[in-house]
Amino acid sequence: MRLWSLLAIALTACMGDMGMDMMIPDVIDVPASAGRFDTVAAVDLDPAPTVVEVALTARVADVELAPGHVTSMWTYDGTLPGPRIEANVGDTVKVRFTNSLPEPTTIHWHGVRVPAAMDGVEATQAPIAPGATFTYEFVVPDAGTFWFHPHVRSDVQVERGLYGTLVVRGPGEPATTSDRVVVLDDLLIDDAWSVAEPDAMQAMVGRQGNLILANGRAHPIAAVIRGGLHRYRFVNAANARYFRLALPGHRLTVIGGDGGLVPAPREVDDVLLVPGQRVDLVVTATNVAGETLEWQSLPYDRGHGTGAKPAAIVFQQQNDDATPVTTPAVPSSLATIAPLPAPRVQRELRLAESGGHSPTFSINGETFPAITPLAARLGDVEEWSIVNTTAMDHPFHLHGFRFQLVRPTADVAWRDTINVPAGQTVVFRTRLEDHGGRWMFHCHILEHAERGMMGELEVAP
Ligand SMILES: [Cu+2]
Repeated sequence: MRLWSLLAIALTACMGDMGMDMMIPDVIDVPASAGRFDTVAAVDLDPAPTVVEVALTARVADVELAPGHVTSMWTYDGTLPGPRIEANVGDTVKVRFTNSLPEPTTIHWHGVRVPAAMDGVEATQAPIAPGATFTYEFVVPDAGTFWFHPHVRSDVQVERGLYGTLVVRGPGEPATTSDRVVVLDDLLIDDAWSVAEPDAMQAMVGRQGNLILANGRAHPIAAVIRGGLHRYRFVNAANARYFRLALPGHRLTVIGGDGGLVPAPREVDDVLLVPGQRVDLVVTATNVAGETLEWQSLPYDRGHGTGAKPAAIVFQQQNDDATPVTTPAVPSSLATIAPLPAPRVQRELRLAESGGHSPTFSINGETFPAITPLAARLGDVEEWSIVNTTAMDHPFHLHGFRFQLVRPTADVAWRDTINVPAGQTVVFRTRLEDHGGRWMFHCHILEHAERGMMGELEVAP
């Protein structure tokens, strides 16, 4: 055990909740560096225009997180993030997956409305053993920015680097100067830049790291075209860190969320992105040649003293010095989404925690895997009230189905992950459409999910 952990345990033992604050380490300041910024595109092996076939291997690989700092990670195809799979709405996606890791794994397609057998959870799929293969195959019904990651020991496997993205394009995508994916993460590393071993004490607030990564690198530089309208599809792949994104001095325009484009663009100063969520933003680059700007994550209090940390740099945006381009306009209308009708079923799910040296978490008093699946019927509209009885926020994620917020604000934009603030209640509606079977829902702070804040929904056809 490292000195840092011993110190934290000692403090926690004698200071109670005050000690919890000590579990949030300071972020390491890394100088900006040039090099690859964008994620690596997956190669489509099938010439048919509506089939995207990808070979994917999970394996251990050395990754240069910053110049001169190489870390052994668990990766998809040796890159961090894993490959970016690109498809159009209605395409068939086939992923021939090989597990070359030292332990079993699966792939969960976060936000994609796949058949239950393709969802990569243990209720529907035995974990893929080391050396074994499995082909995931499904149609992608919705446009949006999705991501994939293991659903076995996810707190450990995702932390070590197993995540990649799936971008599905539909008709009516707005014209932009660039369109890129930015996967956000943080790692807890030691002095040698190795990923620190999991520590039970960190489970309570979720493992928050000391190294912030954008597309697998610490403080990289995103080159942008002067005057251009730049689209960023942000994904929060961190175990527990909430990113409150801002580009100081700039307004951000939100054009999409978890489930594709929102009805109309919305200007904000900053945007909160909780683990599992995605947000699509456009930003106009200024006219200043060579100008550099820092994307930051502003302080946010998700409970237990997490708000005390200063803003952290996420990546740098740098204008080129060529002649500025003409900035495309942002359309005033982006998507038409009908609100879901009144529900046939209403449910209440109460999130709870019990502290101590081995914290456990529950939903309606049950701690996964000792749970009773909720019984539901295919085609029904349901309204769920997620009641957070705890002193910290929890990002709630539903598999298989997308939902619309009812409270605290009514919003038709499709989501699959929503922050439920400490002591508050969030209400959403979902239609249990297309795919019967057994589906999971859970907190997306992965230490909480793996310690019981997880349940199942059995949707009968
Ligand atoms: Cu949680």
